[in-house]
Amino acid sequence: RFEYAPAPESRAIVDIKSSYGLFINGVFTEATDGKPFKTISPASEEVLAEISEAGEADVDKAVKAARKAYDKVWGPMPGRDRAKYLYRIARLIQERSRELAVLESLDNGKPIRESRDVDLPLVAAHFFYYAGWADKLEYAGAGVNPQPLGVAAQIIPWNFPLMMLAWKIAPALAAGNTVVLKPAETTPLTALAFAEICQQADLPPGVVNIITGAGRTGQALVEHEGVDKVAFTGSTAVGRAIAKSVAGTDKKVTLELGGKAANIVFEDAPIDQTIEGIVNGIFFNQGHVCCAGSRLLVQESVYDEVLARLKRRMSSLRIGDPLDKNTDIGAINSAEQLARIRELSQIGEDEGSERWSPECELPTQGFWFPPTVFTGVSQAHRIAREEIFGPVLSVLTFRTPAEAVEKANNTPFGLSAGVWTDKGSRILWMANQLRAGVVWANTFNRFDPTSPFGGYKESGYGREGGRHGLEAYLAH
Ligand code: TXE
Repeated sequence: RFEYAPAPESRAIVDIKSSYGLFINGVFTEATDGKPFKTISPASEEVLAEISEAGEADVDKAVKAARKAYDKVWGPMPGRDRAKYLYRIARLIQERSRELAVLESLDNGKPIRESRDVDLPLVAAHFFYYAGWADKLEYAGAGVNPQPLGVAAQIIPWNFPLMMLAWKIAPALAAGNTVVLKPAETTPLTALAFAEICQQADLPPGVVNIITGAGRTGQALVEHEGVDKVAFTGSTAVGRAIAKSVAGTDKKVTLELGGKAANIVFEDAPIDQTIEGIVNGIFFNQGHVCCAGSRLLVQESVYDEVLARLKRRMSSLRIGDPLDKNTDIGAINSAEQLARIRELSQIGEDEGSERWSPECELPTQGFWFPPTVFTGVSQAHRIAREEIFGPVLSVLTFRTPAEAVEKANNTPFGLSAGVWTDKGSRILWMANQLRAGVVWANTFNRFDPTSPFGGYKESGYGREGGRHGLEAYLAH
């Protein structure tokens, strides 16, 4: 039986202040016109800290600080010197990674095993990778150097708070831009810890500004006329609103929005590896993953075997305390997200699909949802079309590779896809047919700072990661 008891030795290594100001021009300052709000642990509903809300005047202050730092310090600085700061930040992240992992799991609800072994190493790797680019964008004495864009407004979601921050800040700084970043309202703590790291690294004031708040703050930031570039990761609805609000201005935009990825299993797939891949594809990070393999397409001939083994594996997943290193599935990030998952799951049942979850007793405190699989799903069903963003898998079947491609591409999104097969030629053929920014073969949810990530269709535009990720912050 589950009882919420955070492992004391883990909790003890983080020092959470009772309240936080905004990080503007290198210092924490009080908000001038916003109303403070609370950030809670979604596993226990315990209040972790009081967070400042940045109003329009604060947004203005942050953008002006970023502009000044860009004009006077960061823009003119040689790339090799910018690189030194980025390497320093990367090393500080590594040094503080245990503490940052605990903070992330507390504020977000994700299992410590994931924040410790996946999020934090990737965050540091991202800064190391882009530090390496900073001095390689200039050609001494020859040709025209690519120029930074200026001040970047960056808005990130709550599913990978520190990783999304790294994806946004590292390439922007390497390319010579300065930034104002707004973390999501439910997960501000690691971004604020990152602000302390900027201080520790002696980063010049104003190069990174972190302002907290919800949609209103984000909107004021996007609309500020001192902003040259907007980078957003979040819902398709807000992404559309941002694209509209910057239309007709000179602001550059990149959007990374939702997904409904097909994870496609052929009859010749290596079965053990495939089951692990399906589980990782949809239950990693409670399914709060834009590229989650939320539509499982199984070849009819192996459907019964795959389903039976998948259910057996799901029965052994441990759901509970995010700070327990044996936990596989943590808490749902917020009451709102839990309501969304519940609503779409109910719609799945009402549409006639069969719902299954292993027997598990969920805690009464906090926000929880069991690992769930829907079978008998048709392509027209809402659970096959809409992003649920939770631990909920919809299963469909196919007979031929062509049918698999047709079903996989039958979605308004186009972020990622997975293919499981023993045939190399089929992988290459499928990768060319699938309208998805990332196609994984015999693996899923694998990330690397050197690889570009981004979508087609309603999943947005622009790429993050790799050389492509730098392009999004350069003018030519
Ligand atoms: O997203 P929002 P929410 C999807 C997922 C989820 C749904 C809703 O399906 O269930 O979106 O999540 C800021 N101008 N994804 O409501 O609102 C907000 O403060 C500027 C997929 O949390 O888009 C936060 O910092 N900014 C996704 C960020 O936008 C605004 C990850 C994202 O929040 C704003 C998250 C506005 N008008 C959700 N309104 C992915 N692609 O990974 C809000 N924000």
